[in-house]
Amino acid sequence: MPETATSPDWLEKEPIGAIERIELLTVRLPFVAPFGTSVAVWNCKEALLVRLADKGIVAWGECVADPDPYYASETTVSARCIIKNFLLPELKPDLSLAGLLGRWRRVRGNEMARAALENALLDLLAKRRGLPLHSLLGFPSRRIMSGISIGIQETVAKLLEKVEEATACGYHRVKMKIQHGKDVEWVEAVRRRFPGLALMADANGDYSLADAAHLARLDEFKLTMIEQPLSYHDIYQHSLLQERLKTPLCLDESIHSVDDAAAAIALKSCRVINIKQGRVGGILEAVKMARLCAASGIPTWSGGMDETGIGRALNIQLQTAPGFTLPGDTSETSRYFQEDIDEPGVVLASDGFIEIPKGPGSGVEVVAERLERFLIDREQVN
Ligand code: OSB
Ligand code: MG
Repeated sequence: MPETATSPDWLEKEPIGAIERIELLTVRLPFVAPFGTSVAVWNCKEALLVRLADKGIVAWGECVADPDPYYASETTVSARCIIKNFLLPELKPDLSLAGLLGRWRRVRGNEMARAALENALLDLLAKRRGLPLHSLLGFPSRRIMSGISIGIQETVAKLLEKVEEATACGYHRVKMKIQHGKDVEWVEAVRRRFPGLALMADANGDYSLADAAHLARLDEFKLTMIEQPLSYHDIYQHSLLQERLKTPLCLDESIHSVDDAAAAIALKSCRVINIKQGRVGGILEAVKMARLCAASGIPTWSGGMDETGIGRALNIQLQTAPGFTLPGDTSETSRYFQEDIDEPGVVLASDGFIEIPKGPGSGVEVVAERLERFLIDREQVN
């Protein structure tokens, strides 16, 4: 968000007010196909949701943590613990959202837990005004670009089939997951078959500096970027790798705050940053980060965490902010689920763009019957 002097009134001054009912829910939705990365294969999406109900308004946040600590150290269980014991107790009706975030400053890390609750509060504040979230944040509606993240496949042939499907749908760029043993030849095969495709690769930290010469072989395939080749919390070694590669590097896992982004930019560790609002502590921090990147000449895009429609809708609203100049990991609902918990689902227009939903808040509504079906746990926490 803008710095204090230019912060909008609702952020600094308006009391959040009482909230009748606060609940934590866990849902589990089967994926249409397993999603494989260098760190894990996920067969379903298990997500912790925050539900705020007040005077007929229902607002939602989604925590991007997985049940396991394979992508990030936070999990659905750790996030629940932090939300219940350290974040919610600070929520007092007379505090503004900025005031609450100030109190949360002493909670270290746990960005995914914070984001889940902060985003639910933003959804609530927007819905109370009858405004879409992007309008509350001060950004005009704009159609956003689409992108798809294709998981590790069994064979090169299967990968080519998936890329073919994605290009037929009209995605603006394709990201393919790579790992040791499924990298240079696999990228080469895709590039050969799709010479003009905007293509990138995501390694989820599978390599080390010792692989620099191997990774440099990717330079000839005109990748738009290589995402997180090195360790999930490294910034410095990426700067050494970037010096040795022509292909721009993009950081994902290593970036948890605006300060991390500033460090990565100063060290020239990457030329692109993947901003996942859920990984950086919420939409407000994500907006600040996009602003810093824009001011530093670093293009950014919105990553995804295979969220349900709630989280995806928040990512879509976020991409109206200045700085999101590249297509992100925002795909059609049908790429993830046979049936999602919300309406309307995400679909690509014939030119590959995605419309911002017109409704208040995140712009999507949870369908009660589907929620019931996918629900595995529900707890009132106020
Ligand atoms: O590294 O960007 C990643 C999904 C889960 C965990 C990590 C990542 C991803 C994706 C998929 O790449 C993004 C999406 O389609 O939501
Ligand atoms: Mg990634």
